[in-house]
Amino acid sequence: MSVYFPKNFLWGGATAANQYEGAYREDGKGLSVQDVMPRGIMAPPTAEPTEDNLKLQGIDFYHRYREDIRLFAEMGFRVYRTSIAWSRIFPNGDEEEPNEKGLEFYDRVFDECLKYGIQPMVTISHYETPLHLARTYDGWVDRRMIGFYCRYAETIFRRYRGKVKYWLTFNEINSVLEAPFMSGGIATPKEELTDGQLYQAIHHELVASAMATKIGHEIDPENKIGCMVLGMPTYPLTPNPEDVWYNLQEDRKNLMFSDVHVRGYYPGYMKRMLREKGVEIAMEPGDEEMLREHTVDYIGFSYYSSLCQSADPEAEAAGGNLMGGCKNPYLKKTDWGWAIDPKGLRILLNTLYDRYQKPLFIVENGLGAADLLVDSPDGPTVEDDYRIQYLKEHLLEVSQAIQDGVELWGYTTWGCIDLVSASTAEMKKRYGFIYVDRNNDGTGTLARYRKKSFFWYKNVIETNGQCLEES
Ligand code: BGP
Repeated sequence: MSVYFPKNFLWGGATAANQYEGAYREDGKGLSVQDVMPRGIMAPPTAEPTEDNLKLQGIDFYHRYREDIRLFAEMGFRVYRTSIAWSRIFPNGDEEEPNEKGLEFYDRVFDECLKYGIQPMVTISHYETPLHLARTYDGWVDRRMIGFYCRYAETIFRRYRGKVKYWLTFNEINSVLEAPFMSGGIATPKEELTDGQLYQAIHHELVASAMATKIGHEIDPENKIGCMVLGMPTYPLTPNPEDVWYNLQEDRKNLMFSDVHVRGYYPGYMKRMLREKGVEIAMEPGDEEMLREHTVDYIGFSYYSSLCQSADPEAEAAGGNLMGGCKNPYLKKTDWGWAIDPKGLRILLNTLYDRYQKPLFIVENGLGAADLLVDSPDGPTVEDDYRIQYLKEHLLEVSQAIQDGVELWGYTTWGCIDLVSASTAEMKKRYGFIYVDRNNDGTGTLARYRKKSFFWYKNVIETNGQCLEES
């Protein structure tokens, strides 16, 4: 397969504050929804933070960021995606004034990246809504969230002007459909949440995203502000037109988020769906103009897996973290049950580019696996050939998509350093090029070790992907 990546392609890695910073109460940080989710998305939140919650300490990036960023630089990262923990900046979320100590921390992190020529990319809200906003306002169900979020966004746009150019407004904004508490800070249990509340919350997020885009562009016209969606191409299980139509409808449940962000209005199919659900969105004057006039500069998305859809309710379920769907008989699965589909990434890239003709950015992709630390003459390491294989197969498809004409700005692998998983809240599911000595029971020294994939990715970046052709 011929390999091509543009000269300025942004190679890097991605993380999120709540999954690796730790220091959950340090320097004035407030609690976030993650601090009461010790079991991930499957279990209800606890009343208070509990000791078994691995995220409270994470991998202690808060104190080890220098060492970690040095390792990213050693791999040659050109971009580094992380998120700002909203509750470090506004501990409760509804204060008037930000917490200076929290702001200083990210100054240090971004300065450290820039020292090595690494561009920071920031997710403004990555599954870490301040807990107070969830418990007092029911998160995004309440329109006042728009004001709280925009105050926070404006604060960080101003503070990091000139340091951060790439921004994402909400991580996997479509995941609120499946995980309202983690994604939307919505405290009402999912089973009790009405469609009216859910779609009203989505409307608030969409308006807030457009408003943040406006604010970010006003503060610095150089800012590149994108949406971020959970990318999950769906295939009809059979050529039965019933399945094909069903598949289109299911796909649209996700596509509507990027449609609004890119095109600036609710598509007709979305209005019909809302009508049929009996939902009338409460819009305020100016909402539609805001959506229309402040569309995104690029589309960021995560990609792990694809799904099949069938109109037959008996079809075998797919597994995976958030989305439903049914099993694809042609694909193998990871140890955590996620179907592995490199071609799906090429399909998704082409589909999104055909639909929008907007630049794309793959901001998450990777293999979660249980790694085994072994001794080597150079010290402890992991022989993670399976991860190299996974990433290589995906990158080859990415390169094909670029040659298909897709405008792609960059690629950041998920969890470039091992961190706590979002769906299952465990350490054992590792994605990193860097192994972190921490276990599911909380034991471990937190020491960092380079895996075999560390050297492989370094070579990929150094050769701008050309080594993929030879290997
Ligand atoms: C995405 C999230 C990330 C990340 C990733 C891997 O949905 O944006 O936060 O964790 O999935 O999922 P997991 O950690 O559950 O393996």
